[in-house]
Amino acid sequence: MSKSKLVQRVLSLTEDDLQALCEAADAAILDGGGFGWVQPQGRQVLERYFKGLLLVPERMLFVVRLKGEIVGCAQLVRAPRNNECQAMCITLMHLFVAPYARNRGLGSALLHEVENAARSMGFRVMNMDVPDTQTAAINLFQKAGFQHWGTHPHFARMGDQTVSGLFFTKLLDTVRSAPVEPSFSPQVETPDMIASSPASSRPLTLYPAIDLKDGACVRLRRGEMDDATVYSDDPAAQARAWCDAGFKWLHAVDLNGAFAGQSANAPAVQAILNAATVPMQLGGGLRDMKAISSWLEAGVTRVILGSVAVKNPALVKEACRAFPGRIVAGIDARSGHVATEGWAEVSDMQATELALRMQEAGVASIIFTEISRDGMLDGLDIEQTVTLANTVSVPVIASGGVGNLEHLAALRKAADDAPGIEGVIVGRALYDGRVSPAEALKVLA
Ligand code: AMZ
Repeated sequence: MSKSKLVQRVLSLTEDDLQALCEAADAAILDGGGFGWVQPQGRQVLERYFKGLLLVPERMLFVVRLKGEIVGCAQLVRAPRNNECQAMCITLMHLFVAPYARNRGLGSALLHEVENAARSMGFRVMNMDVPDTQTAAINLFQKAGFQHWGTHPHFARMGDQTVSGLFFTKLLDTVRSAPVEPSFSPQVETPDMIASSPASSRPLTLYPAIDLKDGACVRLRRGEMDDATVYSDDPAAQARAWCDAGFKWLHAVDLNGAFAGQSANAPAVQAILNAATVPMQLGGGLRDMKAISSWLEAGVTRVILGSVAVKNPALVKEACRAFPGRIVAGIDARSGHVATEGWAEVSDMQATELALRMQEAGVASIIFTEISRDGMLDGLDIEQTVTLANTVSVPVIASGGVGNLEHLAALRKAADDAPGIEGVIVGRALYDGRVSPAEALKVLA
């Protein structure tokens, strides 16, 4: 098994995997507690527990394997998005490696991958608490840059014992760290950095769009290929310009690819990857595991799946398992109905229904575009975006229609009631200079 498969997000468990997971969990409980239990609960209880948690979209189960067999796991838990602070924070729970598989760096690998998944989903803070008897775990979290906070432990009853726990937190930067290596260098954030991240106002991420047609950067109106404005024939220079302007992510779409059903601007995408100093998400023509994995392995941080979200949801599920936190669903709708194949086809599927299905498949985020507004500069469809963000618990990125700063301010305001809104894609308005990068970032901050 390759190193990249050492840690996986699981969406379902085979009988063998379930048995191995229960075995590992029992061993961890016997070794000093886990899941709030001090005594093994019996196999049935654990089986019910793991099967049940797979049914809850807010809980993501990650497993780590040794020679193919599950020997540990961790859960990422998204809080209900009732406020801005919750929308920014994710909780890590029940991370353990069975005693018989320790001292191989598997705990670090698990933590590292889970952290990258949280980062790719747009979360900025990861919280957890650890019983203070678990010195090895505390050591692991401190080495990974978690900070112990609060002056008092909290106490919990476990069986007939009282166990105290310590709170840990880590501020996640936006840059995905190096691919999974069981040992990695810790990155320690200072308390100042945490303090400078205001809990009451979560910045929305602005994703500058680089749409590629015949190797050049273009913008279309309502997705029509013959209504293209060419802005640059040097995608790498454009990527550098957006990075220099202070954007923290790039959003690239291979337009020819979306129509053709396979990547058609690979050299331009590669040039952007080489030039970019921030993470990038890429969509357009990614229709099988080979295309998805080769771009993710080439350095794309997240891939966007549009047509296959409608036509092959099993593939989305498989990709989410293999690349936790790195698969995004692109839901492009015309009057609520989802379009595919470069938006040339419109399906019967409603955007909200597809969003729920994609959440179940395990996507990290959803990008929602109202096609009739895309490239028209008349403002986002905020109503539909809010509805979608309040329907699912995964982050939602708004797209289509930004023409000025007021449009961004309106989204900022809407995000106060719909904290699931994580960011916005802007294209033409940036290229035309109607919106300046610095002002846009300020409005969204
Ligand atoms: O503008 C268009 N006609 C267009 C476009 N921007 N068609 C597809 N796309 C984008 C989607 C999504 O990011 O917004 O391509 C991606 C989906 O591609 P695919 O091949 O997965 O359907």
